[in-house]
Amino acid sequence: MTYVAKPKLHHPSLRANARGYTRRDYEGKISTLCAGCGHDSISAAIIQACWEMDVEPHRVAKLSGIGCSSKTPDYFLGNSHGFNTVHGRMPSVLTGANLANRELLYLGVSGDGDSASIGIGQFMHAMRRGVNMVYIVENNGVYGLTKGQFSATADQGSTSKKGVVNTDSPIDMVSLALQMGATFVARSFSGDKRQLVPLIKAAIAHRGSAFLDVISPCVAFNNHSGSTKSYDYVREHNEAVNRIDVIHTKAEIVVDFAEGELVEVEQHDGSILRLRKLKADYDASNRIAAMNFVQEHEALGEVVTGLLYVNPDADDMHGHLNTSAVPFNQLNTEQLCPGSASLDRINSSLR
Ligand SMILES: Cc1ncc(C[n+]2csc(CCOP(=O)(O)OP(=O)(O)O)c2C)c(N)n1
Ligand code: SF4
Ligand SMILES: [Mg+2]
Repeated sequence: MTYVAKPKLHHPSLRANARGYTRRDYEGKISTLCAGCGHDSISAAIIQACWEMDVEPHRVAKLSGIGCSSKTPDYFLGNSHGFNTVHGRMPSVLTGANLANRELLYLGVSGDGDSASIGIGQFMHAMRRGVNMVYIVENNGVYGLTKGQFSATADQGSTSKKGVVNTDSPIDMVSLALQMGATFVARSFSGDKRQLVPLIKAAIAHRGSAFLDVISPCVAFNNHSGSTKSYDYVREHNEAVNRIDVIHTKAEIVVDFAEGELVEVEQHDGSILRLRKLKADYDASNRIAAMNFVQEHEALGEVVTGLLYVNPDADDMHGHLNTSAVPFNQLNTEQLCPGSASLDRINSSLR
C-alpha cells in the first residue's frame, strides 16, 4: 500500500554509483499493482537503468496518463519531478514541459489503452515532432485498470479471459512509431530484464523521440492460453533481432556479450551502442526495412524484440524549431519581452 512508507535503512554494503546514490535512492513508493504484474518489472528496469547511468533523480521529469501502467511512476524515482495527466494526454503535457525546459530527462510512461486508443493522436504527433523523450508503452493488450476490456493492441483472434474472441484488427505501436518518424524504436518484454535495461539506457542516451514498446503481461486479465500478451506466449514467440549494450563514456566499461557479429553505433552524447546481431540480415539503421521486417514477422505470430531502428544523428524538436538554449524559467523579463521596437522589427520583416 502506498501509505506504508518504505524503510529508509539499507544494507551498508549497498553499492553507490558515481553520484553517490544507491539503487534504493531511485525507488519510489510501494507498488499497489497485482503481484506478478509485468509493469512492476518495468519499474525495476527503469530504476536499474537510471542507477547504472548515474542519472541525477532531480534532473528527471516522469509523466504519465491514466491506467495501471500510468500509476507506475509513483513506484520509481521518488525524488524526481512527476505529473500524472489525464487519460491519453501525457504526450502534449510532456511536449509543453520540454519546450519550457529542455534540460530535464523526460520519461513518458503510458499504457496500450492510454496511447493506442484515446491518446493515439497525441502519441503520433510526439513521435513526428521529435520530442526528446523516452516514451514507454507498457503493453498488455487490455485496459487493466478498468477490468480487462480488449485494447487496440490486442491481436485479432486472441481471446479474453472469459473466451470472447477479439475480431478487430490490432494497432502495432512499433510500426506506427516507425511510420511517424521516431528516431529510436525498440520492443522488449517485461520478463527479459537483460534485454530491457540496456534498451532503456540506450533510449535515455538518444536525442529525439525514443519509443519503447514493452510487452507487459496483465496477470489479472490477460495471462491465459488464448492471449498473445501472456508470459508463456511471449516467451515462446520472442524473436530477438539483436542484443544491445551501452558503453557510457563516463562509466567503467562492462560488456556482457557473447561472441557474434557486432555493430557499434555512436550516439550524440558520445555513448556507444553495441549491437550483437542475432539475425544476420537485420539492419537497425534502415527504417523501411525495419517496418517490413516487423510486419512480416507479425503475420507469422512472432513478437520481434530488440533495437529495431535507430538514427544516431537525429535532431530533436528544439533543433527543428531553433528554440532558445536557455530554459524559459531562466530567461529574464527583458529576454522574454524584448519590447515594442523588436516587435516592430519582426512585423516589418513579415510584410
Ligand atoms: C477520459 C477517460 N476515459 C476513460 C477512462 C477510464 N479508463 C481508465 S484507465 C483506462 C484504460 C487503461 O488501459 P491502459 O492504458 O492499457 O493501462 P493498463 O491499466 O492496462 O496498464 C480507461 C479506459 C478515464 N479514466 N478517462
Ligand atoms: S489489473 Fe493487470 S495491469 Fe493492472 S495491476 Fe493487475 S495485473 Fe497489472
Ligand atoms: Mg493496458
